[in-house]
Amino acid sequence: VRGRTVDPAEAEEFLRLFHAENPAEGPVEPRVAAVRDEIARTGTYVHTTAELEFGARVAWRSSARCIGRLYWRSLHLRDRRHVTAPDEVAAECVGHLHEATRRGRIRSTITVFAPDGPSGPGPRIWNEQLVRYAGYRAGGRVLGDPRYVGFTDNARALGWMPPSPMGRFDVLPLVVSGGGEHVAAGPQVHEVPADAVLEVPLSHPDFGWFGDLDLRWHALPVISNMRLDIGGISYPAAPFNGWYMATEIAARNFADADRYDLLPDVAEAMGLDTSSERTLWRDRAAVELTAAVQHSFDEAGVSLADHHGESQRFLRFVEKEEAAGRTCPVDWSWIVPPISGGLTPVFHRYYDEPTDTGPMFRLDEQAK
Ligand code: HEM
Ligand code: NRG
Repeated sequence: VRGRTVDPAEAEEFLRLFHAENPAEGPVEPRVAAVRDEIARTGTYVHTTAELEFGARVAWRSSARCIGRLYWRSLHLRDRRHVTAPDEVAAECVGHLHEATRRGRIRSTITVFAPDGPSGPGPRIWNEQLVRYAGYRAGGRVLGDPRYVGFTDNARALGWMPPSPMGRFDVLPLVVSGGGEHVAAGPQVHEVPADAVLEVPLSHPDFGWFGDLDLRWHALPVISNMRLDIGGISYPAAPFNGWYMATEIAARNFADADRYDLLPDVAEAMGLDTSSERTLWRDRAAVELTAAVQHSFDEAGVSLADHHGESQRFLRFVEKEEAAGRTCPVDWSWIVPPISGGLTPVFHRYYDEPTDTGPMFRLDEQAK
């Protein structure tokens, strides 16, 4: 457990970055002295709201695997550092869903809960994202999302009751451990109310039969299992969202053989020859699935990126970072989209290696 004290050098490095990039905040020296004193007295220090907002934005700016970073300055902060009780964490997560979704006009948002401190850990959210679909083992097959079979079992062991009948798109409950005085109580399960989860039913612009596949996906991707580290302070619960890129849903969640594995169904409905990989039936089905996701989100008025537009914006981001004199860490294998990689400009170049310093989102070992 991180019942540790803050390293003053890490705090100082962050404060110097904050003041260098935000001259209107005044000279850094008085703040450095005050924070050194606070750490010496208490083992930790408290970020100002402006420091926390900047730290979260820089953590996004530094996320080597994220193609959506051009608008990193627009991240909206919900400062909930006073919240440690599991039922309040769950309620604030539901509040995050409402505030960020805005009926489809999605706003990039982060909710920051209490940090780890010398007196104990902050709260934790065990879900990988706030909205995920259950997976149920049924005979040799899985109903729903196979990736969440284990999480679904754990939630049931903690008392969660799946809907009856069980379906392919049942929203999982939140599983939350409290922080501070609530640590000992263990994880709690909280249902996510249906009105907090905007979903898009899928149809295809040309294939009338597509709607009969009865597919849907949730509008908001809210990663909730990455800790936010800023200037020596570690926030274990800091769920954040932007919006989806269509390929994440169509070419991975629906296409991967260990996820919904829908390419054979789509290809068959398209009347493609699936007798050999060489007919490229998989490729053609993946493109049409992506077209369906884009069409459906557009019809529903829900924010969604496409891999061509987002790739262009990403290269603008890389150029701006270089112009600002900063290195721009990029993980090529995550940035290149899962279909048509070479048709996007992000494919055709080299980038700076990912680094391990500065404000950052990171996965805990046990959460991987
Ligand atoms: C990863 C797009 C906003 C932080 C990704 C990925 C995509 C993406 C396509 C790769 C995901 C995968 O392959 O599974 C976008 C778009 C956004 C956006 C279109 C629209 C605004 C944000 C925001 C944050 C963020 C607001 C944080 C404040 C990250 C991080 C990862 C990531 C940390 C890596 C996740 C991991 O390691 O599993 N993003 N993103 N993104 N994004 Fe973004
Ligand atoms: N591929 C995952 C989501 C990962 C993050 N993607 C974003 N993040 N767009 C999936 O659920 O398919 N974001 O913060 O917008």
